[in-house]
Amino acid sequence: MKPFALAAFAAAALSLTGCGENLGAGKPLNVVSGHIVMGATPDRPAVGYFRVQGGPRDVELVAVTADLAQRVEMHESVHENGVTTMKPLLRADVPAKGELVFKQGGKHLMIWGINGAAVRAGKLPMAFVFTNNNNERILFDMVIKPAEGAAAGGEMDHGAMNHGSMEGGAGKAAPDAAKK
Ligand SMILES: [Cu+2]
Repeated sequence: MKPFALAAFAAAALSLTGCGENLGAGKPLNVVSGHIVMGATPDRPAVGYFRVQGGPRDVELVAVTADLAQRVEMHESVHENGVTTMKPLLRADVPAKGELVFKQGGKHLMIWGINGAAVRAGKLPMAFVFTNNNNERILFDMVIKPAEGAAAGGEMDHGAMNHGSMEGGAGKAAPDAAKK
């Protein structure tokens, strides 16, 4: 009797985890977390980081937009010859059942001119546009955090290094140039 009972218990546990998270059908494509760190001064762009959970199929993230910001660009930090620069990123892969992470030191959003009301509210609604289903848009409220001078030297470095080089020469590939 005992081995049978154990087996039944194990089967029940398996089916529970299977149902609870709906793993059988696969997780849907979704934006699961994200936040924005304001620039150290108002004229500096804010930086955005987020995590996208891949769905059943490979897709690409092709844009992130915000009605309450003047401009949003996807960038990637690139280390070449000991120098870190930023390059505009036109699309980013979201592998099936994998994830896409925008994080400090890697892919990131640069956000200019966030509406003051959004800053006061502490969140910026953003739309993430993917290549599936005729450009599925997933809406996500990004939490806005103040610039952290002491705790996050990286953020300040980021703000200082980046857009000198971008605005200087690499601007031709900026995805939002046509929308201005
Ligand atoms: Cu950047």
